[in-house]
Amino acid sequence: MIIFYICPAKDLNMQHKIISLDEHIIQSQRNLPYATGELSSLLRDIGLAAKIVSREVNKAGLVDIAGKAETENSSGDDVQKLDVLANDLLISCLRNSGECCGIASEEEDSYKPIKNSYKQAKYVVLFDPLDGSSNIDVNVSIGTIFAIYRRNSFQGDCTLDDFLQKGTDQVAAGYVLYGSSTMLVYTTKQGVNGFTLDPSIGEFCLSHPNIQVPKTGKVYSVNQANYNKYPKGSQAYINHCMEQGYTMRYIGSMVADVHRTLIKGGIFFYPGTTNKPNGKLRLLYECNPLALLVEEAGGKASNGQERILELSPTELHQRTPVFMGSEEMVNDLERLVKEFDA
Ligand code: P6P
Repeated sequence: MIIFYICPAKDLNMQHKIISLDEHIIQSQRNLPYATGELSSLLRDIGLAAKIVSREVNKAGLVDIAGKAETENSSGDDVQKLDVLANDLLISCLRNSGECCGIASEEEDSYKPIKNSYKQAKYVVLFDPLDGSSNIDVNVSIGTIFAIYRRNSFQGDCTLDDFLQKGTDQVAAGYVLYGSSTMLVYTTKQGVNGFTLDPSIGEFCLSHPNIQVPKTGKVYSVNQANYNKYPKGSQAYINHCMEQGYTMRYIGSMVADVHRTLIKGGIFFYPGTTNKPNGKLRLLYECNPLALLVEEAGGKASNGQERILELSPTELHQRTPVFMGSEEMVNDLERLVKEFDA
């Protein structure tokens, strides 16, 4: 859909075209001659789910959906009421889309096959429905992260192997950032584009075309409180950042920290620690989708030694150390990891 924004009378000659998310998805599909429209339909359904979650997140302070749900997820993390709501909304939208044959979520112990009575859907979707949700109660930005793969299995219900694919095999990935405004940023491996939700028309509108990560930056983003638990290489890199006079910015919501890194440059990292050698962040539905976006935008994403997207998953909820952002900064980090941690 192409929307013509009619300016106030004083700027009558200032009509300019707004490209909606749906229009952009359709235009991107036209660049793929073999495209059948199924992925486009799936992306539009995710965009719908994002609008609904955004509506619920933005009223969290007003109605009793903030706070803990008095349960724990598969990782033993406290589940927030909005986590459950966002998870259920995404599953419902994906179930109704008809283009998804299975989902895996941070909030679900195992994957869930989705049966379509009328067709053999070819995509599986992995997502973190509401990342950083512990920040909801203090009104700090939170996010939804999603990754889309083609199923490997040929017929019947999807299998675990459909989800345990390398990040390089993602066909699309993105996130929704519920911040001062709600943004959806996605890639189908044709670059990275950002859309801002205009609540007055209920549309995500192209606001950040062709996002490019600056090759270097002066912002590092890490939970420095864990410094003494980090490997020597990560400690050496933090010391390097301080010696260089870089700024430290850490929101504690991965989507918000990575979004800032995408736009302004810098490096976001969550290393392994003495008590959690694989770190805290999940490979399949946090690190892989965000790594694809960072690489598509010209940045770099690594576990300190290897490309995140090349890691071979063995478990649905497995964790990985992660360092992502400006290419030159990740290169500096990898040099110090090689020198101190090899
Ligand atoms: P820490 C939020 O809980 C999250 O999963 C990510 O969004 C964020 O980057 C990280 O954990 C923050 O973890 O240990 O620094 O509080």
